[in-house]
Amino acid sequence: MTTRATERSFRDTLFADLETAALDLPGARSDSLIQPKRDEVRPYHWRWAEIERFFQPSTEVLTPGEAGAERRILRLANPGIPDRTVTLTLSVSVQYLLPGEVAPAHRHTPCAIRFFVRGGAAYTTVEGHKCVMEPGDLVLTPPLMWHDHGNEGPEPVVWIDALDFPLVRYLDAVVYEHGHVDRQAVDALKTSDQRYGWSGLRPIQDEGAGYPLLHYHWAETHEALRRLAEVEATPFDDVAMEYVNPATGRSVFPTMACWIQMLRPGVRTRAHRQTSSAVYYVVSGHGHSIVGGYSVTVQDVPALKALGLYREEPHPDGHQP
Ligand code: GTQ
Repeated sequence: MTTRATERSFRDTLFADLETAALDLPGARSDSLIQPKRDEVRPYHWRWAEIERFFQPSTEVLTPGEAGAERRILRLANPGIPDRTVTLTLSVSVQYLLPGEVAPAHRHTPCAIRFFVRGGAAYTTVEGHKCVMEPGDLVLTPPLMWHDHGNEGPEPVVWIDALDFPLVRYLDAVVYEHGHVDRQAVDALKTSDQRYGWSGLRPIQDEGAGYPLLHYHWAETHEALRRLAEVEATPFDDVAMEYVNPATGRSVFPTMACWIQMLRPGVRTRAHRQTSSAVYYVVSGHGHSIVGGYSVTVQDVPALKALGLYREEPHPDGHQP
């Protein structure tokens, strides 16, 4: 008894002393040496109707550009993540702007994509390039590029935002700067459309550099997918294409990839799993999962591949029960 009590108090004293010295001796506790993460990202389905009913009430409590509220966004908050993001690497929100409203200029190291859902005459200006967004368009906001948004039409506008900020925050690399103006000056000639227009051609000076293409239009995206569907499909994802940086041929960002995907009517894809996370937005169509529809995804695949952490495997039975 005496020995055990002495032992216990020796241990207690040792661990108290270690704590004071800001040291740990994990092998002496029952914890494993490499601990699993504490957050538990859950698979979760946010229904559009549930999101949509909060648009109007959100206008009652905040106005972008007033009282430090720079954006009016409804953020998908995964029930397993105390920091209220959709995964541990990605943040996805729905941004809502009333006619005449402006989301003032700012810039940050986390990068963002916008996938435009509905409304007319909304824009995102990225470093002076004004991108007028139509439903289905994808617009990039690369790291540290100034960006502001506005609604110049008569209807409210809605789009999806996806950012890599949970990952950037984890790496302790967040830099955030407010602009001096609400709206940036627009350089009418310097548009992404003017330089690219998605022809498959790249200005020769853009080789391997920067983020030259900022705006991917739905008309071309839809047409590319439709044409591919006539000739090819894949067993796990059916007809899917990745948005790429034409100067590098790589994913739109080093941390985030975007895909546009079509599941043809009646198709049942095979099951697989990856070490990466993804968020799907259903653009159109309906079904058990999605049958005969389009969806867009954002994924952290490029970050995992760059770090050598990407793994993928098929479900052993082909389909889930
Ligand atoms: O529109 O710039 O969903 O800065 C989160 C942070 C959107 C934006 C978000 C942002 C923005």
